[in-house]
Amino acid sequence: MKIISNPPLRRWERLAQRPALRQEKLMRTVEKIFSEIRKRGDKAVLKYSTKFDYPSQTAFPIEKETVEKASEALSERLKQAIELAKHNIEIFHLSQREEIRKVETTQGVVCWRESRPIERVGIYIPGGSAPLFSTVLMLAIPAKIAGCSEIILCTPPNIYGEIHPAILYTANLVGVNRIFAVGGIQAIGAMTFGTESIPKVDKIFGPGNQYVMAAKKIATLYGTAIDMPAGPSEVLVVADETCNPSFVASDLLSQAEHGPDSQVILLSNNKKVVKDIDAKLNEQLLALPRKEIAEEALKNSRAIVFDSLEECMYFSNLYAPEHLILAVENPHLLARKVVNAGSVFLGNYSCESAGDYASGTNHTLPTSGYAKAYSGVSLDSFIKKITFQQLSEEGLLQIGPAIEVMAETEQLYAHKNAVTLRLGEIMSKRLID
Ligand code: HSO
Ligand code: ZN
Repeated sequence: MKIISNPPLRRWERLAQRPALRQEKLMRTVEKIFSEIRKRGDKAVLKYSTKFDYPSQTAFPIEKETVEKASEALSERLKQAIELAKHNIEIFHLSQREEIRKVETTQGVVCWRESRPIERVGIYIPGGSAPLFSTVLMLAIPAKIAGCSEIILCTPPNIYGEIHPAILYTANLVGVNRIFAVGGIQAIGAMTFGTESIPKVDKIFGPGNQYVMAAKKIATLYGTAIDMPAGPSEVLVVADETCNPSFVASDLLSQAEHGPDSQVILLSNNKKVVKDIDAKLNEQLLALPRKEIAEEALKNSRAIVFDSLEECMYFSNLYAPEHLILAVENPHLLARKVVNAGSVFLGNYSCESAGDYASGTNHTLPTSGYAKAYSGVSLDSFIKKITFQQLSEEGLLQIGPAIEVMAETEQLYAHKNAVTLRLGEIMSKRLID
């Protein structure tokens, strides 16, 4: 890893930048495929799916029997692990439900919010070398708790038309309604417009390559919401002399193995610690099956030595990492200084893998600095919070005159009238009584 010592403040902004992505060409490709899907539905989706994924494909829906059979391909050990993760993710997301709180803002004026589920949601799960069935848990469990009535899942088939059994098994276990063997831009396009066999959804969730990401962005232009704008996965570790260098090295590599464009950052107030971690990292790297991918990612990565842990936190907030690991003596003290981060892991035993799979928190998190303004996926991502209000006669008498003068100033006389007419009716009723 490249090691940088005490960079001057003017360099910090540059050091906190992610590698730039060129988007224009991607966007044009997406627009072209989207317009075909809009006009020709399944036929267009099939054209791209047979071209990029499964050459003999004729249909997208995965039969119920195929889904049920997937269970046979998985070990008991894996099924029990999925059960444990499911349990913890359910407990954490159930705790995010909110009580309805009615507030009387002025006497006779009562306001409150109620949650209603987003009706139709689409989950995208990438195919390729790492079948991310854990992401099925992270997205379908909160969707179920929220009460979404239709949860569909799209994932690309391999060249034989197959989908990894762990994805099918998990989707079935957590109550996904329908699974479609379709991936890439064509999957996002199908869920945006709806086709003869794939339903249109209200919101699309899930990770993907840069084509999928670009397609999700374009989907929003056609009125389909997305979980968040996302880029390659990343981790930032702040480590002091109390860290375990092997542990930290494994955390950095666990993010680096995701993809060649992943980024990992190590910050410390101690140069020897950084050197020890780097040595462990090079050692562990050799034994990884995804060594080449991790090596590529490490080229985008760096270790920076600062004078103090305060400076490390200042830089971390500037970078706004998706995952932040605080491998320091007093992680709670440092945690108070966190302003921008997707998810924070405190102390030597809180590895990112815990949050990736089984502790209960969601692993769909804001990347590329979006943690400055976005939260990760939670129960809230699957609901709308609708405001309600009820005014009594007394309530309108109280705030009506204020509304009248405000509406008059904005020159919106129908608004004013809506109040004046009611106030008139209330007053005349009271005179008669
Ligand atoms: N670190 C990824 C999630 C993941 N890791 C899935 C393993 N499987 C993004 O938070
Ligand atoms: Zn991960």
